[in-house]
Amino acid sequence: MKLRIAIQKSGRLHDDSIKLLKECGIDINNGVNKLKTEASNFPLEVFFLRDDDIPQYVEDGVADIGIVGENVVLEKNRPLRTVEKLGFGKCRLAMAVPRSMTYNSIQDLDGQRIATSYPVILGDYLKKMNITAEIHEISGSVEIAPGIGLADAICDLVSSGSTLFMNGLKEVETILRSEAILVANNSLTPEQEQLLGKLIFRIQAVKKAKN
Ligand code: PRT
Ligand code: ZN
Repeated sequence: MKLRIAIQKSGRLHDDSIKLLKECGIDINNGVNKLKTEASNFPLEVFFLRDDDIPQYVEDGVADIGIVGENVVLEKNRPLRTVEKLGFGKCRLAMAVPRSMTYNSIQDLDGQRIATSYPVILGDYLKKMNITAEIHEISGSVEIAPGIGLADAICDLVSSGSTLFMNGLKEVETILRSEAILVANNSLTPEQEQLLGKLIFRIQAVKKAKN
């Protein structure tokens, strides 16, 4: 019996996910271009996937647990359990407009076009704020949309803010604060729950040691 964990294959969460497992005393040999690997000293199998696919794989039970940004989990809207916040991959999903635009409140975006890779979260937010806007879903380089006349505003992930700055944009609203989280399938076997409990115990010890 093994616990199967899905982590990002490459990208912003990959290194910190591997590091966390190592700090938990779990030895995995992380071969490049591998689809999966096994820990040598813990009953854990590691799958390397695109972050966008992780919620679905965990929901379907192809993996039992996964490490992914809260932003992705909320956008995919899957019935998963959040078992632990992991303290890395911190960012915010924010609304940004051209620096030259006079912005007073979210009302200023009523009837405007907003480009984003997060149409679900943005749609919910606009509904909550009673704003009708046209959502343009684009999968990458959202920050260039206003400059090329595709949108009046964007809703995108921000960490340092330098990408917005370089594209002549200013941040005007925070929609969501996010970090990497450990998610789990809702119907694990008792043995899997026990292994997950062990892993969570180690993660909490690692987090405590850092505080
Ligand atoms: O290939 P795969 O699909 O797995 O990866 P990806 O390209 O979709 O995701 P990746 O690796 O870019 O990000 C993975 C996760 O890291 C995200 O889902 C977030 O949870 C988290 N994260 C943390 C970030 C950022 N910070 C971040 N700054 N994800 C993206 N960005 C991008 C942002 O979209 C913008 O383009 O970085 C740019 C802004 O950065 P600053 O520092 O200039 O503000
Ligand atoms: Zn992705």
